[in-house]
Amino acid sequence: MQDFILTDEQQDLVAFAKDFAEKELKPVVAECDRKGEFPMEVYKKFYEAGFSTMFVPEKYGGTGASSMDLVLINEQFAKVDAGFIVSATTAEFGVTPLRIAGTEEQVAYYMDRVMQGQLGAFCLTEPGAGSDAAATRTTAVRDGDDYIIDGRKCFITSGGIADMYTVFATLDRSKGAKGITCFLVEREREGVSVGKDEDKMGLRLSNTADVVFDNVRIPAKNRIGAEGEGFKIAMKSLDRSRGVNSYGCLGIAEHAIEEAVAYAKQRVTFGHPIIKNQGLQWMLADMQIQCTAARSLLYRCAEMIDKTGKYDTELGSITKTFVSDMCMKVTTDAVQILGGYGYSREYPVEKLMRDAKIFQIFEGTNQIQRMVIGGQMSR
Ligand code: COS
Repeated sequence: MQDFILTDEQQDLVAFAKDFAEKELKPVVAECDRKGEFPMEVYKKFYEAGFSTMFVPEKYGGTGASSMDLVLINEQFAKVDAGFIVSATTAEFGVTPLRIAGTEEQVAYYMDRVMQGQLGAFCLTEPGAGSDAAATRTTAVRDGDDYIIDGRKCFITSGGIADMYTVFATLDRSKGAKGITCFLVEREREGVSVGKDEDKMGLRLSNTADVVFDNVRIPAKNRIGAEGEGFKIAMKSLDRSRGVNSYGCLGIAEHAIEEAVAYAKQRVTFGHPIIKNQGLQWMLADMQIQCTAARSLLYRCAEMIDKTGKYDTELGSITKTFVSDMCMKVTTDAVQILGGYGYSREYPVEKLMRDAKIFQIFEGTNQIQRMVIGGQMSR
């Protein structure tokens, strides 16, 4: 089904990404899923092929790809493995605070490091500050021309493999959200270390780790935006990422539908392929309806960012919630269609169901998204 008009250039990008993902990523997926490992060798080729620097504007040496182009490319990778692409693109997520509040010099510095193949990571979550992001305990203390950062971040995507962290820390806990400030902290700074790697249920190719800041001294020029502005920078960053980062769910769901259709065509019961059963066709039709609607919402989010340069709070949360709920439902139904084989690790759909779950949790749980949407509606 062709349901979106892509330019010739976009069709070429999709074909390029699909071909690369099939050739380079697919062969390592099963083993890395078993081990819970980010395939660094594939990432190196991904960088050499120019994928990791596509988001970098041309003036810094990148391709300057649009949000729409990036969604199309990432969707193709997510069809092969969502965990890999979620981790491989965290430099783009990590730069969002800089895009919102960084100086030209800070952005150029970050982009230069990305052009050398380095990864970034967005460090907001802490053991006691997940949904309640304003409860941040990581501290920042001003000391002359420096700040000293102290604390522990957890569940950080690419935390163990990133070279630069955008870190949210509080200058004054009594001020709540208004005490939080954003900083750029390089991995090589003394006192930065990586804590435990999460052994996750799904998205196992993505690296997820604790990042520890033990009295890390950074120059004041690494502060992103003004003191106390950090919480709003974090929320605005999430407004953007919640929408466009849903490409992971789209790729997973498309893969699950393909597997379910292929299986239903060849599995014979009571003398005919099970796809001939109306009950099963209706399940497949519902999966396709939901996935197609989700795709339209996600592409709309990306187009809106490209056309206006703005990130919409409500649209971001609506997209994140709808696309991830769709993905969970579609992958669960795919397991159902494959029956016992769906539950077996010999077939790919159980992995897709495991991979889907986290999208209802990270970047703000879907319960938090409903709070955000309701909050916007009641303003
Ligand atoms: N854009 C700009 N400003 C925003 C904003 C947004 N999207 N959302 C909130 N703010 C502002 C508010 O306007 C308020 O500013 P003022 O005090 O000047 O009026 C300030 O930020 C505090 O907002 P609020 O009182 O709504 O904050 P809460 O502590 O109640 O938290 C939620 C709001 C729950 C929405 C927030 O904590 C959240 O998103 N939590 C989930 C975190 C998350 O997604 N974590 C995943 C990490 S990345 S994998």
